[in-house]
Amino acid sequence: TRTPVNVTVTGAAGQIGYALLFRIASGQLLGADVPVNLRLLEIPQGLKAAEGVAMELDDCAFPLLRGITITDQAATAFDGANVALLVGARPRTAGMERGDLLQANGGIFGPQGKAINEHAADDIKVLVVGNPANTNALIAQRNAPDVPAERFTAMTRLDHNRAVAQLAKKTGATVGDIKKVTIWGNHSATQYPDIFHAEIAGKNAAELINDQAWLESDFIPTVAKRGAAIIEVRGASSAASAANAAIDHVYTWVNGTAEGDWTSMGIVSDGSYGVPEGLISSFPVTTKDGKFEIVQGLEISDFSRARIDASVGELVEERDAVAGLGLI
Ligand code: NAX
Repeated sequence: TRTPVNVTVTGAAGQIGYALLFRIASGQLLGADVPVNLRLLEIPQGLKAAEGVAMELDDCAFPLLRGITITDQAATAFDGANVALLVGARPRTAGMERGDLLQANGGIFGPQGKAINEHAADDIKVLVVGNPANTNALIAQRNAPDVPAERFTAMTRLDHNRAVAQLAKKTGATVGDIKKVTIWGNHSATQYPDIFHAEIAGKNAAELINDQAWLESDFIPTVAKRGAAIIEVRGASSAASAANAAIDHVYTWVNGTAEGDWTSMGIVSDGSYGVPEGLISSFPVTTKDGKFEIVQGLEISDFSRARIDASVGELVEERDAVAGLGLI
């Protein structure tokens, strides 16, 4: 029998946590044969609600769930952690400037990065979901100097999945027929969902659709602003789809991308495609045996270049801002 994998989830009492924990405990994060211990990190005000979630987890009698720890101490939550899903973050509230937002999140992701550095298992894999996800991941990564930088990732899989769904809608294809979509840059409205290398049932997506107006004024803004559209219609931000994307991200990282396909992940740049080294930016990646590689050699048109540069420029500004605040 396998030793349980320790999975830490921060913001466990929030709405993404509620949609996420049951799927982790049922085996969808790591595989149907992998037992898990859950470590739930919350702020003190969130502990009671986290206890309630833990009661419901008990009531599911998940065969793979071997233990639940609930704590407001990062050192306890990350002790021996193999996988960490950093979901809890400080949301932007009315009147808050970007500097305030970054400062508040630095106060969360700096200490969590340090706790991961000191207490996590050697094979720790980190996914940052809490916004601003890329820069929060950068803060955590820079505060964990003993952990290989590639273990810190930010979630753009929800954007990736949204792009796949929009392509399926537009063409009538099934989502399973759609491959090689890329999200470049920041998980924000500047992100660039790229269909120029995507395939629909083996045919190039951009050539098949052949509709530049749709691409520019429909597809790209629909994907990039989907989060706001969900809030408007649902009255609350994306939760189940975000949890689903977090499951997909880690499952793909651990278990590999399918032959002939790739995924999108926010990862530390090695300078590929002109993205400054060290930034956490979304790239097309393939994964195998728990490691990922950036897909190399893609031709980038002027249209794509301008959009990638704009989103990466925003990441540079965010990095400079957190550096200016002494957070990295
Ligand atoms: P909620 O406000 O429902 O839950 C957040 C939870 O985090 C709360 O229970 C809060 O007590 C807890 N928390 C706050 N600070 C904490 C800390 N220092 N340590 C531990 N827990 C802490 O938000 P929810 O809807 O669950 O969203 C969570 C985060 O995901 C937000 O930052 C949100 O912006 C972000 N998202 C990111 C997405 C992505 O694609 N990367 C998409 C969905 C979502 O918008």
